[in-house]
Amino acid sequence: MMTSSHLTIDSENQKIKLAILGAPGVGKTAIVKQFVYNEFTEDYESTEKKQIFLPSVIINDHLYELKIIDCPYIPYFPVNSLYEWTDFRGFGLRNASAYILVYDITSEDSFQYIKSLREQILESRNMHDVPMFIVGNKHDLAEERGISRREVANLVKKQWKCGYIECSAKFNWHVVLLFKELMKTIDYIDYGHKPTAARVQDVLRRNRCVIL
Ligand SMILES: Nc1nc2c(ncn2[C@@H]2O[C@H](COP(=O)(O)OP(=O)(O)OP(=O)(O)O)[C@@H](O)[C@H]2O)c(=O)[nH]1
Ligand SMILES: [Mg+2]
Repeated sequence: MMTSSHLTIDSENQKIKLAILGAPGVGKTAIVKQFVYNEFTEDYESTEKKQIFLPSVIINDHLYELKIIDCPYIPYFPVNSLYEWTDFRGFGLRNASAYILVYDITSEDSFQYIKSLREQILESRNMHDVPMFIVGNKHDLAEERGISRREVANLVKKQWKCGYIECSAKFNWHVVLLFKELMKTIDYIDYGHKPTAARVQDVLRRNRCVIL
């Protein structure tokens, strides 16, 4: 997978809206900035307004234009459009194509936060074909871990049926992997059960096929 701004592989580029959510200070902005710009700062500057990042990624020869929404802290997920309009911070989150819920592995509270956020998301929209990834950030501080990795991974993978990845935005460890895994899931949803243009071409060449 690589990032690019000018490559076109498939004629219909897919636009994917990714919402990244989590308690304050868990490293949401750090993860996105590391992914998009390869930058990291130790200084903590809380995100006050929603930030949009627009990288493009290629996975399995498919080009995706991402719109990553780095959201300021929201006390609750906007469960309907009224909430969405009354608290603008959460605007546009209900129709995201995928969710990344980040917690800080040294803070149990930050895990409790994404636990309730997840429930609110499930209550407020149809999540069919909408992947949700759980991310434990600050892996470099694993000695200060707040809850056991096995416990979290079990809950997340077996019960929630979500992807689980630990990363360190500080050391750019597993940050690309996180987006790669997520995009693989999205790509599978988009193309896994449907033939791609290339595969269709292939079939047409091999079998003298009549297009009606
Ligand atoms: N040690 C360590 N520190 C990190 C890591 N990721 C982020 N930080 C630090 O944690 C602090 C918060 O990071 P942010 O990316 O601003 O957190 P955020 O989730 O965007 O916070 P809000 O915008 O307030 O919701 C900053 O001081 C970062 O330098 C990491 O992987 N390891
Ligand atoms: Mg932020």
